Amino acid sequence: MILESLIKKRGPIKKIGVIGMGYVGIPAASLFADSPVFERVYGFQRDSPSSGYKIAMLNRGESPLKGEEPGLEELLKKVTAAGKFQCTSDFSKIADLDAVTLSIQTPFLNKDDLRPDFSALMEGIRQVGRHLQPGMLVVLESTITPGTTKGMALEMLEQESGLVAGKEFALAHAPERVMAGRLLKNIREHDRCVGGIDEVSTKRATELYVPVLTVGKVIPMTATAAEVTKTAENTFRDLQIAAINELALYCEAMGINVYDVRSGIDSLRGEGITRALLWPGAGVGGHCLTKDTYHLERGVQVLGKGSLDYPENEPSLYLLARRINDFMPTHMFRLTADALKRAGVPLKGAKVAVLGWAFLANSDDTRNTPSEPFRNALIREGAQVTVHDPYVAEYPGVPIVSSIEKAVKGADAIVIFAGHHLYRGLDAPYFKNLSRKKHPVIIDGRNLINADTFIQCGFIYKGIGRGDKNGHVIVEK
Ligand code: SAJ
Repeated sequence: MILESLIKKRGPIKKIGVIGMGYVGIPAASLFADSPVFERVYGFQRDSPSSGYKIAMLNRGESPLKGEEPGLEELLKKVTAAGKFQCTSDFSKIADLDAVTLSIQTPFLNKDDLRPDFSALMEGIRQVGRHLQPGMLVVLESTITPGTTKGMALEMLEQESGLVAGKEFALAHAPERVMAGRLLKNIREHDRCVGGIDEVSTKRATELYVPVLTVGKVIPMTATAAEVTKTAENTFRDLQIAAINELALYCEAMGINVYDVRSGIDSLRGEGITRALLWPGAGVGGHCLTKDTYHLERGVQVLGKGSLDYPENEPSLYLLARRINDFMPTHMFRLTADALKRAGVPLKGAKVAVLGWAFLANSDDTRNTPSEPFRNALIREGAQVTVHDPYVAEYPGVPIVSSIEKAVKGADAIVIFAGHHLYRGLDAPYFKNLSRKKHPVIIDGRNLINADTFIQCGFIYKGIGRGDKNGHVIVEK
């Protein structure tokens, strides 16, 4: 009863804080601020050397996210001009708020022993705990190991604040479901799983999200169910990608085109038949699919300790899927090495142009990009690698050229790694001229080019899943 009356006394949520000004926090804070239901939103950002610059940018109504984010810049300008949104590093302002959300990265320290790196999240939780007031709501939006909300987070908040969760403050998990390139759309239109540590917390957290949902609706559940829902939905996506990647490898080995097979399978419809076929490719990157499987695995290890019934000595299907998707950059390396061998070009000293450094098509997001292990493998063999990406200006330790001509000029091999629009339908004769090679190599990791036009131009072509072309006769020009 205590929490309910504290919340009643506090009244409707009016002032909100969002901790973590990144791909999740910035659009979330802008949408909260744009809602007439809420009066004021603070975006909290540590004034650190690496990311302190965001504070001034955001307060000028500018987005620090470089990729294409439809509507975000305009919305930021609107809510800062209206004085409804302010970014600050003064965490003491949390004490004046009704609700605080945390959108902080939760990478893994070590995948083998499934140890997550919660250091940044814990720092954020500590900041909230220090300024937490009775009747406030705390929501974790980051993807977390099942059991974290009712475990580590609850304990730390109680320790720092001296308040009791579920009695003196509300606590919930409402996992983000955003994708670079459509951040605002995803928050407005995807259903939102909202899992409180108790019903009062779920109800209070629902009050926070309903005003920003235009198409989506709130799906209430427990905190642990929300944690499993989020980690499992990414694990399943990773599994679906691994399934089609494995099929692509099989098709290469059998000399057939995986895309013919894919559209064949996809043609089976009706009677409730769904074929959630995704796309094979050069690898799986990003901050989500590359780690959420490990969060789920750790969750069942901790929460399911001693009660999981599973086939003896059989590996987790999900962890196997991770290994298959992590293998794809190695496969791209082997395709490149084989093709260069066909061209009579040794790997040592070979000039290789990598097209695409971002992990996702048409975005600047380079987190866990699959292009990196590929480039490292080539450099280990003594190849000279040039990287091009229209969206990524810089990356620590990797020079990125902005002109595709500069990257491809004199190249022995051109390797397409990201599905950027710019790389769709590359002009074969033009790139042949740029390479100035008799038989330049082209490796298509995202099925973006027409294999025949390149082969007819004298290229040595290889593509993921293209067993029908990978052994083609070399056309003498
Ligand atoms: N990929 C493929 N084949 C596909 C789809 C993707 O190889 O058919 C690759 C992409 O190239 C990329 C990686 O997988 O390297 C991840 O791509 P993604 O489209 O899954 O992008 P994410 O990781 O930003 O988004 C996922 C989404 N999760 C689900 O759809 C279940 C998104 O909804 C989540 O919000 C996001 O993770 C997250 O933040 O968790």
